[in-house]
Amino acid sequence: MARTTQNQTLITVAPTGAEADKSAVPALPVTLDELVVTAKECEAAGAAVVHVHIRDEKARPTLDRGRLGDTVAALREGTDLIVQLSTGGAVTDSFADRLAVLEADPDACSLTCGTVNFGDDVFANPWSFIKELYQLTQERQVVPEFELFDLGQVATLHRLLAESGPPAGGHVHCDLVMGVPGGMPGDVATLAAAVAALPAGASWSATGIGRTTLPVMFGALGAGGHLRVGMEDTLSFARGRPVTRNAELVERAAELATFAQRPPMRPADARAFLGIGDRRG
Ligand code: KMH
Ligand code: ZN
Repeated sequence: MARTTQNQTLITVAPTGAEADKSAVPALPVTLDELVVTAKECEAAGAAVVHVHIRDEKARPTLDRGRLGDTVAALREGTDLIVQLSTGGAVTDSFADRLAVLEADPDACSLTCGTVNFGDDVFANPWSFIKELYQLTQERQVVPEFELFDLGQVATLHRLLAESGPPAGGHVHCDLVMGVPGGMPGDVATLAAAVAALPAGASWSATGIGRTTLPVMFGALGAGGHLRVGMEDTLSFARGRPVTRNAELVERAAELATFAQRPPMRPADARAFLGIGDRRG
């Protein structure tokens, strides 16, 4: 790990996701303007990475290639954040559309290492798709973040690295997504088990869905990990108190990280930490 970043916390914001409904959650950023405003606020609050899902004109999740390209361009223009596009999309998205996300030329992308029950749905990531997506990230030099929803997916990550070699940028960074109904629970014992199983030298962040947000955040900070927060993962700031802005989740994460003597990492340092070049011309 670079000396300058070893006592810092990488904060990723996941502001939108594919699941929440704008009509039920008016604060959710769904238009390009709303997303850029949110991204700027979150950068000012301490985020270094934005994990992006986009919506169509009716606020439904989409992987429309033109919209994805416009989104990457607008976020690059308006912020210094690392732009990480979701290749997970919504549970209804095809594998072909999920692979085509990389055509938008993001800095980074998510790459989930296995199929997982996802509430009443199934988030499908068969081995053949994982491998094809990973090889595409290597060809296009898009830095993957390995999304791990359970411990079996950690084993798949080891297999992927053994068979296909290191990722673009050379550094393995993982995100433990905890507390999804169907995935690993969002508690400290599970967090410790998952971290112990990661490949040597990998860095990691963690996010806890819903009410597991705070236990996972405190556990991750205590274990030397990084943080992901945002309305993709939680819509409640506290019991009975909805999130009003993504930035308040980033502010809380940044305060806790600072309190833990590991203040937020700035985007330029995060690029060096994650091995991500600057694609702005
Ligand atoms: N929306 C979930 C089905 C990712 O972004 O890569 C998948 C997801 C993971 O959110
Ligand atoms: Zn996502």
